[in-house]
Amino acid sequence: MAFTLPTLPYAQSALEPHIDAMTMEIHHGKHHQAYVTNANKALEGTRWADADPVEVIRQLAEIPDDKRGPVRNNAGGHVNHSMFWALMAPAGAGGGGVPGGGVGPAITAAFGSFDAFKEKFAAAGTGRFGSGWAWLVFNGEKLEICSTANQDNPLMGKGIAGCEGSPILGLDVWEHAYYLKYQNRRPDYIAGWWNVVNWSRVDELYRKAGGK
Ligand code: MN3
Repeated sequence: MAFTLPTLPYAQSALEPHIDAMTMEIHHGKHHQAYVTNANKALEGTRWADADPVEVIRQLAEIPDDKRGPVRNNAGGHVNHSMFWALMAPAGAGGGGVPGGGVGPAITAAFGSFDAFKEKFAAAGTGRFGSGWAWLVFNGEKLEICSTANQDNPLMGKGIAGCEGSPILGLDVWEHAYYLKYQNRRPDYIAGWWNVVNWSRVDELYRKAGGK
């Protein structure tokens, strides 16, 4: 089956005031939908047409040359956004607070403290010139922070994305993610976003990636 747009796990207005309903409506319904549509178009007639999108971006090097660019951008966009929606929850109702489970202590061990982690992660997001993502990845041994351009994902590998590992937290820093509410103030968007991070989901991804 071709890729489809996942339903948001909450109402479009559920992340307000940190992320406004209009941004969610356009970001999910228009931008993410366009990645889905264009990924399907690029993969039509190939052996990846019915594949798991995560497997598609892991195998990007095997995609024919004439399709690799559109697949990188659009299957990448589909995977990144599908992950992103589930990594958020309404503030105070699953979103925000401090990480617990296994990932909380792992963050403290890797970065010194939760605040030090947040500072370093925010710097990765604000420091990404143009469009891209900030990531927290588990490399099998420890947690690392990195950022990628455009719709690249660490699962594409270091040679393509510039960083690697299993992403367990990702932040969209494209202007389309924040411009309506925050205009050019990306640091304010990131500061607000911490209030809606779904740490249970981060912990779930950490454990799936082999973290303890
Ligand atoms: Mn986006």
